Amino acid sequence: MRFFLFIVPLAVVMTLGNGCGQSGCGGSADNGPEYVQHIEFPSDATLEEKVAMAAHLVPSERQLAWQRSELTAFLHFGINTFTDREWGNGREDPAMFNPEGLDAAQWVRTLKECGFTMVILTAKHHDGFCLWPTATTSHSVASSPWRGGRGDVVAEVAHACADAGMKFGVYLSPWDRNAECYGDSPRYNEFFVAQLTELLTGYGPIAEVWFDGACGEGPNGKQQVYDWDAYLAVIRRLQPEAVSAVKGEDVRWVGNEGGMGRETEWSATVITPSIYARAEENNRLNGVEPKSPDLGSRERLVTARELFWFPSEVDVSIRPGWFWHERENAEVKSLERLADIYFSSVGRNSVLLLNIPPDTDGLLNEADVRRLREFAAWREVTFADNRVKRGDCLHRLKAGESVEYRLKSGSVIDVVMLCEHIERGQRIERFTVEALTSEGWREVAHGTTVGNKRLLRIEPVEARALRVRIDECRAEALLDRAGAFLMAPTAAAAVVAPSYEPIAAEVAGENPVTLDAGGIVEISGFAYSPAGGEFLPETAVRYRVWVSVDGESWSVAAEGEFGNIENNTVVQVVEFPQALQARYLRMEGSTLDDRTAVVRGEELEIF
Ligand code: FUL
Repeated sequence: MRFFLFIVPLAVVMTLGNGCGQSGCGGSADNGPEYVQHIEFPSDATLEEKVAMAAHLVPSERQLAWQRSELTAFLHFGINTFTDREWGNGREDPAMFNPEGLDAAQWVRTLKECGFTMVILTAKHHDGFCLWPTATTSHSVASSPWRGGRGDVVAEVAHACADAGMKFGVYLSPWDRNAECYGDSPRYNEFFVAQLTELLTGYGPIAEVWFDGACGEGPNGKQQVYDWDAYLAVIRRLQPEAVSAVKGEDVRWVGNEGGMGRETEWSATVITPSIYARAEENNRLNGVEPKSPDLGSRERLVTARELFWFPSEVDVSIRPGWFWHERENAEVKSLERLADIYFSSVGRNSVLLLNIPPDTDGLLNEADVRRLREFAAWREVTFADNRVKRGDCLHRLKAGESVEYRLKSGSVIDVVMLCEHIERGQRIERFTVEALTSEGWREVAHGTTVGNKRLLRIEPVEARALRVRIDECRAEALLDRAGAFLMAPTAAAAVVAPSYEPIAAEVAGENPVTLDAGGIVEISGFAYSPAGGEFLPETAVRYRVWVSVDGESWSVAAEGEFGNIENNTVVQVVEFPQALQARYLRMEGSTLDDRTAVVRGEELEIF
């Protein structure tokens, strides 16, 4: 029992009741040493010892509250809303910001009605424009015509949340393309701490602080080095209940922006939060990075020196982009797609952070609101009638043991829900679900991790009972709740037509690729869709596009970057400032690491 020596000082020992207050439920959870949020394994620990300790890694209180919240709304709003871009360059004129009809109460009320419990606002995106009248820079709402320069979007959203009983969080981009001190690391770190301090002191309780990882060079040509320790210390001092997300230590980015949680999703992970100085070394040793498919299995524990409670958050936008663009009003994700995302995020032990960007009027757009309401109604109908009788009893199960749940009579189900008692850690490694049908028991699902919630879609089946078998687990599995449901229908996804009219063109040449419209036409812009929707090392992140009337003399029509294409490989639509008369269009691209990108004819369209 060597591991008793390594209990962290915060360790707590709890005794549990049976979780449902009814006699006959499975009994109490075991007592044992618990490690809050972090374990350091003894250097000579065997795999069995590590597994035993891993079973007792538990979330901190703030993490547990956050995991229980399940559904958070992201609000991307700022100068990009008005420039119609995804990433600004920091040189935007604040005069463009004027959301005359801004009504934060409409945002928050709608989101609350649609089942969200928290709202995270982009107080500052990479362009550096601040949505509050900060004392740190004039590049803010104070320099805009909105509310006569006396407005404060952060305050309006914070108040609307307080009125509605919703939690409030802030996204503050460390990457700042406007700040003159960016790249002068100590100065910028001070500037950033000052901004963070304003946000964490002036707006009431903050439940989540979201730092994205983008980093660039400042005007002095130097790469900014962020002082994560200092930023984290500010959060801990000023808002101890706030979780720090992504570039933080409480909440982990799931690894994509497409709404996909892992099939095997551990909250107890070997990945070291990247803000810690030792992260690179540890993560190399364990062969993991944020996108790795497995972050916590026994195989991963073999090399691990530490283990972190670091649960996943799935951030995804309801539209192709993060900011509102009129042309995307017809591309709001279908209900079917949102339902899929729900199953692959909330249903895979993650919190869903769904982005709904307010429009240039300062309102949640009708197109998004309609879909949000459909999504909420679909969840309500689907999960209203749990067919499992007494599904909220806590059951303790050893590997190989099963629990049987009776179903209400006449049950036809196609969704099974399992919840682990994560207050005591995440322990289930493999499970099987069987249904008792008129032909006897038959397997309907199996899986690996469960965590806070696991939702399994199965073929519809009429059944009298469900049997859940724990095939493999750490210590004892603590199954908290079980459910079985019949999914409400989702209309088939509408096929969304692009919001531009492509012009037929022949492809000539390779890298650079040329499109030939066959005659002189009016070209308003071009669209670039990375092949297979996948971001590859040769994908273009920056472009230069020329047009020509005769194929001999060329002029540059546009150049720029495809903001955020690395994480969000949606079609990139670039409109020229004015339509041009030309026959040919040629594009050259460069990659993330500044090499020549490979651009193929089928990836380009002109319109
Ligand atoms: C990314 C950013 O670059 C995007 O613009 C967006 O804010 C997303 C949530 O995080 O890394």
